[in-house]
Amino acid sequence: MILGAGALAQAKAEEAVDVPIKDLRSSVYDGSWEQLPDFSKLKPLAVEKQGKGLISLGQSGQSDNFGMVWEGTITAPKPGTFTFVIRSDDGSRLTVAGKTVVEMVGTQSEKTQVRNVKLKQGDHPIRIEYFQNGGKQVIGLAMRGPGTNGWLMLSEGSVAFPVDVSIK
Ligand SMILES: [Ca+2]
Repeated sequence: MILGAGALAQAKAEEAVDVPIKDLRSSVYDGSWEQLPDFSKLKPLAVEKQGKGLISLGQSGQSDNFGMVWEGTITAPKPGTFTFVIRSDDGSRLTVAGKTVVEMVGTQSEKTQVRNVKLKQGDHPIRIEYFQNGGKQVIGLAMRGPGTNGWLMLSEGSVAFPVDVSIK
């Protein structure tokens, strides 16, 4: 089939509408930890593609004593400094473009960290590690920077980011 110019433009436009985290894959781990485990030494219970490109604890199928790792690709629309905000209960580690951006290794109640990262324009790998011991379970992640048009949510659902992290 030969596409006309209009159809080609349409196909290109659809291609350009990316999900927040491309090629997102979630892995779920079973275990009771007081701090983030070395997930590379553990065997996941399940690995799934997450087509919506948003991380969510709903993808775990668990309530207590589990861990999750999400891996995918984010896009910096323009080069510059990007701000990442992560909120978790229990601990988490955020790695962007191969660098550890945030580490909250131990058990904790809901806590937020905000970090700036310089990124070149284009695609960068992102990895989020998380574990839940007991009690409440939360993961929230968002980014903003040149070309993101405000905060871009990378997690599903509403997260109670404190007002003071809404950096302008
Ligand atoms: Ca907890």
